[in-house]
Amino acid sequence: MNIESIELRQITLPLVSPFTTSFGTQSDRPCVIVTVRAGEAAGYGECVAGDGPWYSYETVATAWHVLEEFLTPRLLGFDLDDPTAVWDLFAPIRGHNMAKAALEMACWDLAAKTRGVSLRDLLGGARDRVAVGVSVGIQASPAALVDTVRRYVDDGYARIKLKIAPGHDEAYVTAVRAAFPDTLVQVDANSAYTLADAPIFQRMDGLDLLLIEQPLADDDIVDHAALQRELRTPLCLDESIHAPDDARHALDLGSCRVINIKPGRVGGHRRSREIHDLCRARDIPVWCGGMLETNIGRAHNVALASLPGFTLPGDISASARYYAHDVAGPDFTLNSDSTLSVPSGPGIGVEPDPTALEVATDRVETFR
Ligand code: OSB
Ligand code: MG
Repeated sequence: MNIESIELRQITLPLVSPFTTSFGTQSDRPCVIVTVRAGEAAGYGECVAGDGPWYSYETVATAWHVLEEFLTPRLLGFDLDDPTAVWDLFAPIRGHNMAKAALEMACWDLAAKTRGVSLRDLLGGARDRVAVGVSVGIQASPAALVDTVRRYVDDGYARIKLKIAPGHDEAYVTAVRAAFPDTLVQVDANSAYTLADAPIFQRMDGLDLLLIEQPLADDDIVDHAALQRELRTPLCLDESIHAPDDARHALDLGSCRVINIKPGRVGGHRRSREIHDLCRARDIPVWCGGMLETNIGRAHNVALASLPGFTLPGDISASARYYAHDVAGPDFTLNSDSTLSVPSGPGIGVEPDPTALEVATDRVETFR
């Protein structure tokens, strides 16, 4: 089965509410949806690079450039028998994992569909529901944060992640902990601190947090190891982990005790699974992060999170937490046990909505 055509489609989708992190506030989500076709079958992927180089150096524009000039030409005509071979095909191109992941993941969807199996089964998933939480952006005051968290707890989310940044940390997290003594709470700093801020984390060490995500620099694992030695609360790395070797180095150094796996950040499903396997062999819990995906990226994340080592709730909330009108469906809804159901149909189990896609499209090109 040869890849006959590849469509790149840049879209912008308005978020139901603005999302504020230590990088800034975002009200809509730009991304590139990719479609790979062989015969009658189509596989879908989503490039999670954002509008600017804040979370990662990759942006929608760099991803489009790398997809168009370097990745698409290699994949066209490729005989997609084994989706794990796509990563090897892209090996000559350095970095740009988000661009690579979009196509690699689309190939996994296509391969699953041509075999007539779900992506979960092709990846080796072990469950039909995955535990999820919600990632809550920085709010104007601790009281406003407590109100926002209450809405999500009332919706049924059993795990809350709070975005933090200097000046928006201790008082905010303490207020949420006091209001919700039984809820699983974790925090994510998106690299906003340095080792000099260790006392802030020592003071939050008594708040019974599930984990502290990426407190220090995006390219650091040495200072994280120093900070982890000072804390009881597990550190979790997000931005610092781009490859299975990064995970191995961080675990050998003691830089974290938990890893957030985002397939976009690490280059797709094959490498996500490799990091999962490495962590599982060492009894290190992993969970699936999120990048405010549409239902296409969310379906990929849900399938990945069904692997057995994903033992902590993922940042994979119900569709309605993100978008009023998604570009694909059906929507994911929250089950009463704070899980999402893993689709069992062929491939990722969601289909693009052509009308919604058209409305959201900024730019589209097809390569043959
Ligand atoms: O650091 O996990 C992060 C969103 C965009 C960029 C980085 C991050 C996030 C989130 C959102 O926390 C998680 C989600 O998709 O619900
Ligand atoms: Mg994060």
